[in-house]
Amino acid sequence: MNSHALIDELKTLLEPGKVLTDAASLDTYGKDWTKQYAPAPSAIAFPKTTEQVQAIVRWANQRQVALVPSGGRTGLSAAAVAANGEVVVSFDYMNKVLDFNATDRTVVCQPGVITKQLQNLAEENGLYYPVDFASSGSSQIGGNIGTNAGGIKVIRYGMTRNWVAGLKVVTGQGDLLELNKDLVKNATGYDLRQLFIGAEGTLGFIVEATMRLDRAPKNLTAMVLGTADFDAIMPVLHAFQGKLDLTAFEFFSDKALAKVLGRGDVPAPFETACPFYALLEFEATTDDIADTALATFEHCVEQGWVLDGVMSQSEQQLRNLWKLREYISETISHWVPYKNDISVTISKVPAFLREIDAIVSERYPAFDVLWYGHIGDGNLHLNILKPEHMDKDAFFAECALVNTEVFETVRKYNGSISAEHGVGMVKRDYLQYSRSPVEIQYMKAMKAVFDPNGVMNPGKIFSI
Ligand code: 2HG
Ligand code: ZN
Repeated sequence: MNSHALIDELKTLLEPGKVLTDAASLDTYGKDWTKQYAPAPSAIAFPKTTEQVQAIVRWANQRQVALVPSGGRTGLSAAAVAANGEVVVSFDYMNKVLDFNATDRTVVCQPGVITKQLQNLAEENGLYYPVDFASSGSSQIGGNIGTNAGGIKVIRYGMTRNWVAGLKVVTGQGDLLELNKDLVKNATGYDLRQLFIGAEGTLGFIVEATMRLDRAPKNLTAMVLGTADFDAIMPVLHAFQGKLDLTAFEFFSDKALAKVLGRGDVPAPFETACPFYALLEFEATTDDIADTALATFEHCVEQGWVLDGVMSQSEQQLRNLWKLREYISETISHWVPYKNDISVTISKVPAFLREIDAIVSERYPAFDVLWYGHIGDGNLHLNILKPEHMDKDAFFAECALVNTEVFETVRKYNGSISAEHGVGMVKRDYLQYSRSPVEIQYMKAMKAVFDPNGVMNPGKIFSI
């Protein structure tokens, strides 16, 4: 069957107008926020129901057509990139909130619900959806679950996995599975729900998710502290963790801060220039808590760890301090950064970061190297910026050479080559630095069970 006939057949499975093949749609829906791969899908399908998703998957099996799931396309690992003539399955029209249960504190979402929509719904009901990141205004719940998204509140609330009460998925065989039925307690054997979280659509597609909500935090207050050097950041974390329940502990380097301040729309936190900054957040529910935070700050100054600091006094100041951290990724995207999203256990962070920093400063003396990330949970974002006049391919090729050394160090520290962005295509060829050969064999065997014909997002996580 030729490709035109295949697309005509696909059109019969969906409502009229819900398969697009025009150049602009192929370009838009064929890519995510990564810039390494040219989008080249053959069509974009927009199912509106679970039955239509099942029909697409069964047709793909019958016709040996590769499918790529597509949410808000904000991913950073090319897990939702269609670069090889695949059919993209977009969940843009499966974007309804189906139910809210105040007693269970759960929301039933279709996969195309935007993260911010869920956060707003929670807030309107006096509750809180705590998984948060800069792309929450466009990322979709299905994509968050597919990559087990993390973000800025993991230190307190954990990753997306912690908030998934139940899932409905269409497997690679076209079967509909209802997983965990939103139960809090369920000891009936394998929890297949967990397998689909972080599977990047390689086992099946999520068609419904029940998300848990938490109580709303009270009087969130942020501090930005300038530290004397990198080594001071972890003692500062320990000092504050010993005294307060932190909802966030982030860090960024002076170079990362300079890029954000260069935009001209975010005020500097204070005048003292420092090599590194920590941003921490807590619920200042009583004056005592605010006093404890200030006393801990003074202790850190006395120890010589902290050079200057500021504490938010209003919602507006809280938002402005967060912008210093949250705007980094978007701001530096103009420099075509080479990204790393690595993690180790918290106790290993200082030694690990020193070792990685030594590698990159020796190997990239001419490049701008930016550090930032969720250091309170051991997740570091290492971004290397492309010099303005350097060719993009040459730049990425040079960065790839050093990757092996960086990932060897990740392996040495028992860390992860992807803390929260996923493997996708970007890190596919490095999976063995985080997972043993035997483990990868088991993972592939599971893929074969759920997706025997290899039609579900092939080439992501591993090259099958
Ligand atoms: C963040 O923490 C995001 O800002 C993006 O995970 C990280 O730009 C990056 O590398
Ligand atoms: Zn991050």
